[in-house]
Amino acid sequence: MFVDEAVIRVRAGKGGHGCVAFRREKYVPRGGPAGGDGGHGGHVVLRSLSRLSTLTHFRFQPEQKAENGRHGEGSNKTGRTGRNLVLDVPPGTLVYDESTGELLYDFDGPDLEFRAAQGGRGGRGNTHFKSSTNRAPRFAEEGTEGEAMTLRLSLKLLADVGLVGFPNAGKSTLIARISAARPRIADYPFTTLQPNLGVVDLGDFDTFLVADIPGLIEGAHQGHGLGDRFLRHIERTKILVHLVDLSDATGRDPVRDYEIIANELASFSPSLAEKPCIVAGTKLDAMQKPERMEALRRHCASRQLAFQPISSVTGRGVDSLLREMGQLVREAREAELERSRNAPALTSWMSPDMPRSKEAP
Ligand SMILES: Nc1nc2c(ncn2[C@@H]2O[C@H](COP(=O)(O)OP(=O)(O)OP(=O)(O)O)[C@@H](O)[C@H]2O)c(=O)[nH]1
Ligand SMILES: [Mg+2]
Repeated sequence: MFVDEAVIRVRAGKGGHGCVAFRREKYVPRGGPAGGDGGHGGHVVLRSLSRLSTLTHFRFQPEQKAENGRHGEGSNKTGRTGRNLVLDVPPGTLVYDESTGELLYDFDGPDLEFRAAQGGRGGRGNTHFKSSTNRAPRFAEEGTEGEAMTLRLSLKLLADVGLVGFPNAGKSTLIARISAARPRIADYPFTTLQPNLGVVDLGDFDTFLVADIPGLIEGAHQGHGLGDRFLRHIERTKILVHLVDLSDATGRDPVRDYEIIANELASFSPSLAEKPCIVAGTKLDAMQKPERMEALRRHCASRQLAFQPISSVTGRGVDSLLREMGQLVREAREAELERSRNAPALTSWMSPDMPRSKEAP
């Protein structure tokens, strides 16, 4: 089961209490205070791991608690610090404070950490309270409570390329062909009920991540079919590949199919409609009427969209499609880098024509 929303309660560990104790040794009368400090409570830490792609593992564990710090002991022994509780989330997870709705953290990559709840402080033992006027203090501090809060985790998968199209258009077959992903493939609509991720390796350390999402139909933005609930998982992709079935088996017109899905994307969010997009005509091997393909090719040309006919069964056209995908992903990455280089350089005290320190070389 694919879960992309989870509400969890996290509680950091309590700090251990400080200890009241006195040194007791032979030949050392009134040895003075010797109460150790309490250990600090463990934190609750969230961490993004690239091998995860769902929040399913939180479904049956809505309560998460880090270990308490141990109390201090005599002979100035400090209590052990509570172990941190580390919760793994998939990259793309957004963390909200459930009570205020505030966005606390965006895991916009793998191997990031966010401290969601701070452990309580250990109390100081009575050794700390010794003074010239009170050489035998009979008190120590208590440890403080760990932070507790309710978090809402919301996943928006992070992939470079999103595959969209009608159910049965051949999205899962394509991702299975170009990556190690092995999604279910079958000759009926809505085979895919949850997003699949696959890594495409173009060699020379040039890789990108592709997301295959459930098929869309007309009216998806009004909840038809599986609706648009999976579209958010391609909101953060750099480019889209729009698959249109060219075979005659659909009984539909490819140009109309393209327009219907393009409309659904635009109704969901303008940002989706503006993403660089490649139109892939699928099932080339099963196409009987080339006019259907030519009509779609002309339609794309008039909209300045790249068009690539493919067959995921014979492999025809797939390499060209991959090169095109790789090229657009690289361009999008470079544009992103350029934006991040330029964005922070201009601060309020600078005028726009002052030289900027972070100018691109
Ligand atoms: N002949 C031929 N059949 C294909 C090709 N690509 C996919 N198919 C077939 O089309 C059917 C649907 O393929 P899927 O990959 O499951 O389609 P999908 O777009 O993922 O469908 P949903 O998950 O329902 O949205 C399967 O029976 C595939 O074997 C192709 O290039 N040629
Ligand atoms: Mg599928």
